[in-house]
Amino acid sequence: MSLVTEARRRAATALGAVEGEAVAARLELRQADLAATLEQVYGAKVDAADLVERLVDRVLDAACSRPKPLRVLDRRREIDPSWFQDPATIGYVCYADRFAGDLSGVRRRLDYLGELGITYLHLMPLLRPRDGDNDGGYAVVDYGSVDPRLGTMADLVNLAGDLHSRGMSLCIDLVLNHTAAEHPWALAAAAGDPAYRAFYRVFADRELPDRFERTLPEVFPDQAPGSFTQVDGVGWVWATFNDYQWDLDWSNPEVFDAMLTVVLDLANRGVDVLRLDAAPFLWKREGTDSQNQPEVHLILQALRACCAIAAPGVLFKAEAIVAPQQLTQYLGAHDRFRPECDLAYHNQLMVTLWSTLATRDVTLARQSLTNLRPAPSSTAWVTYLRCHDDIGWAVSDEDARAVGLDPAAHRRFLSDFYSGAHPGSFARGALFQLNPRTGDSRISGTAAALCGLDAARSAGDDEEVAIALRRLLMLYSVVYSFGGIPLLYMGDELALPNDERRAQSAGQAEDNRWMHRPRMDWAAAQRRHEPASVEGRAFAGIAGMAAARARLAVLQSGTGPEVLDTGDRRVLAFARRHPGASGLVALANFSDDPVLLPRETALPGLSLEARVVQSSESTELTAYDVALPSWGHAWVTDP
Ligand code: OTU
Repeated sequence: MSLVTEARRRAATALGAVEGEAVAARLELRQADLAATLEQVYGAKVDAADLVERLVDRVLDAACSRPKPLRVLDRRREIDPSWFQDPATIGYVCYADRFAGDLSGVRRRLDYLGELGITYLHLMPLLRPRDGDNDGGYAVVDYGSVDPRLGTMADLVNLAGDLHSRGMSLCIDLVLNHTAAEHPWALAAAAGDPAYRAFYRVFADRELPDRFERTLPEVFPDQAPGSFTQVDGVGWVWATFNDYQWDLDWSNPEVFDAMLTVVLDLANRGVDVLRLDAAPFLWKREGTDSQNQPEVHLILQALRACCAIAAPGVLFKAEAIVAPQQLTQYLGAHDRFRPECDLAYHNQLMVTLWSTLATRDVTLARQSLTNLRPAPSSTAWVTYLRCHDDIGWAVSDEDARAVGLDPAAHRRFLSDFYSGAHPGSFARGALFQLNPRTGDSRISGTAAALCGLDAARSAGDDEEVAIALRRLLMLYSVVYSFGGIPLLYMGDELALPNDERRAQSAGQAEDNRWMHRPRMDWAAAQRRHEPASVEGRAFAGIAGMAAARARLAVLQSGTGPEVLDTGDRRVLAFARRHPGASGLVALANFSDDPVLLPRETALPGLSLEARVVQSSESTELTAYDVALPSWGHAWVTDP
């Protein structure tokens, strides 16, 4: 019996003829891709046809046991596959404990998210981590259970249900690249079980590690130098990140199978989006930086195919904070399009926004945003300004040189500027992982602190406070209008300052990323109702953008923005077009001066009827010009 016939029979028995046929059709559509990718990755080690059969069996189990409410959602989403591209989709990113204590606390705070127009909730790592330091949850010991401090798997299922009943979706982290050193697989490997030893990359001596390290960059040169860790009685274990995070060996098909099981299980619990942590690192190759290898993409495509058969409403989001030339491939943009991840972080936009805020010159931003390969039409970027990680200066050397900048000097300038060391800098961040060997470093700090708010508040300078808030909202105005799903990082809606009280638990003192992972300040949140307060101004600004965005069909994802040249180096401008909607032009002033731009150059393609639909205060559109205050922004659209 063919796989498809068998699938039809099994699914029809479990789910009825109509759904049985749907499962069979999905398998039929994906089968060739699945077989081809698995053959390329694992064909040399195992019989790929056997592997396909085994994995499809697992996929069918998941399809047949998928809870009915989730199958109803699947049906909707298959009818409207662009559901996540809707302009009303806006994300919020937070730690469940820092935001609301635990998962039940989050369920009680959904109205707050409603005020911000949030429809997509990304909760930071919540699966059971190791005890002690756990890299913010990125060292998991059990993918099948929730961190007991946050609740239970039942709480997660209930939260997903609550979100779905409000038309919202849930995103959680899935750490694919490594497990905690205390995960049962790792413990079995350490105890000498050969099957589990083969789940990791273990070396008897330094020979191969030394050879690999010649070309491997260090991710945490400061807190976890090198990419291998020596374990007594075991040998040298590949650990790209911290010593207690052991990289899985994805060249072993058993690892693929085990992680597929995890993916399918989380999908059936009601998770809508899986953020695939550290995706670029899955495949290692001597003589390279062991990131973005072709096999990484094949593995993601194979996982995608399997998940789409069992749970077609579930999305993958690539966490690939990589160079621009490597980025769009995670959305399936190869020589030919291949379904891979549906979403990917637009780290180029994030980095160029901060770079431009420091230089007050949009030339580099225009260069790198224009050069980036556009997202395939069935996918979307997630656009963001801040996340829980540091900001690494992923400006490509080519882009920097093309606009006359020395790449290394520019990156050094950015770290100096945002750590506050540069004379006249308004930012109050901190250097993260300074690498004395290369001089590279990254930056920690909340968005508000990096925009100058912390400095302005401690100086008691109201004028500077207003300017810092304009910077923050101007940056968010780009994130909310560029195209893709905008992510609001918890606390930015209240312009929360750096957390000076971090360092209370293991690992947090040494890792200054915790300065921008504050606990939600609910007293500050209460002040969102006071229009003159800092929180009130920030909140109204962000909520206003959300409301405007939801009404603008032109902000549907799936087409890229066109970056414009207004002839003024201080203003970032881009046009968005959509066949079924009026065009929109977004303008953002990255300078200390007010600017006045003639309509013809600032608003190409818009008519005289065009109107400002969202802007900073004192933005003005006349019959001839657009006037933006310093650090101001405007969205202009035809009626
Ligand atoms: C991710 O980041 C997480 O976002 C971090 O919080 C974790 O510490 C880390 O993985 C390990 O799980 O290099 O500096 O291209 O940029 O995976 C952070 C992807 C990181 C990497 C990313 C990684």
